[in-house]
Amino acid sequence: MIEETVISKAIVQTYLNELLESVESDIIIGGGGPSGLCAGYYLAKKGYKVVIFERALKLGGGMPGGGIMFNRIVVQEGAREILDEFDIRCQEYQSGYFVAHSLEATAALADKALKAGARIYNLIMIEDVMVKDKRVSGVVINWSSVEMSKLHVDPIAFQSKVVIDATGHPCEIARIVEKKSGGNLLTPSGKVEGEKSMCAEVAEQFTVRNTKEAFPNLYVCGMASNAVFGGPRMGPIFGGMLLSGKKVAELIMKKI
Ligand code: 48H
Repeated sequence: MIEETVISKAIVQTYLNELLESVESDIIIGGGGPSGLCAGYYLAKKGYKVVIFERALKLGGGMPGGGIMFNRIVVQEGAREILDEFDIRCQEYQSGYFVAHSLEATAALADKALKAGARIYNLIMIEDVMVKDKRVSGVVINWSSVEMSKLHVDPIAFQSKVVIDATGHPCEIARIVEKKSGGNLLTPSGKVEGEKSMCAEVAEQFTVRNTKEAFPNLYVCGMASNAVFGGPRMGPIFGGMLLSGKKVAELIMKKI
């Protein structure tokens, strides 16, 4: 016999138990796209308590869509070993250019991050940060459906030692901090410099170079790095996103 109420209790209790344990963590990552999932995997694998909030129903951000909805992604030579780490199969299209199925890549990143121990909450968005002693000390979250319905429902706060902005092109967390800190980001202008037009070669290097702290205890990775520090976009090549996720994890491991 299958009891509906047991199913309800199983879902509510296990979800809430995990959510309660996530109120305080080492690292909160905003965004479950390729850079956020990659960072979450490397950090969780080393035993850090990682919490990822993803606004959308599904993980992967811009990755599953590949290039113009052709579900393939390209990764360059320097990031090939990260594909191997995630057991993502690829074929060499031309010397130094590897092609992978975007759905396999997305599924592998999500699977490995979860199995490494990252706690991932979809359908929850970060709408603000907590700042104490001029340092980011956590995030303020709400249901994505509350944002979509424009209901006035107060959010709740989750604390962490560091926060990673992996929200992609809109670099939402950095923008919130910029606005509320009066333009005190660790960028040349103190503000979000803004993403520039496409130049894949420059962009891919820029992403990795600018994967760093953008405000005390707030790191940026992936496309958010380009937007915050003023770099170009690169189109559907994802090596920089993966290398950036790995780099931000390594930087944070040195710090905490
Ligand atoms: C919770 C949020 C919030 C929020 C957004 O866009 P993404 O895939 O980001 P990256 O940096 O990992 O990868 C970028 C890549 O997909 C891409 O767009 C490329 C390579 N573009 C090149 C080009 O030229 O266009 O993922 C970000 C995720 C998404 O899933 C959002 O839903 C989520 O973050 N998100 N989650 N709270 N406030 N804002």
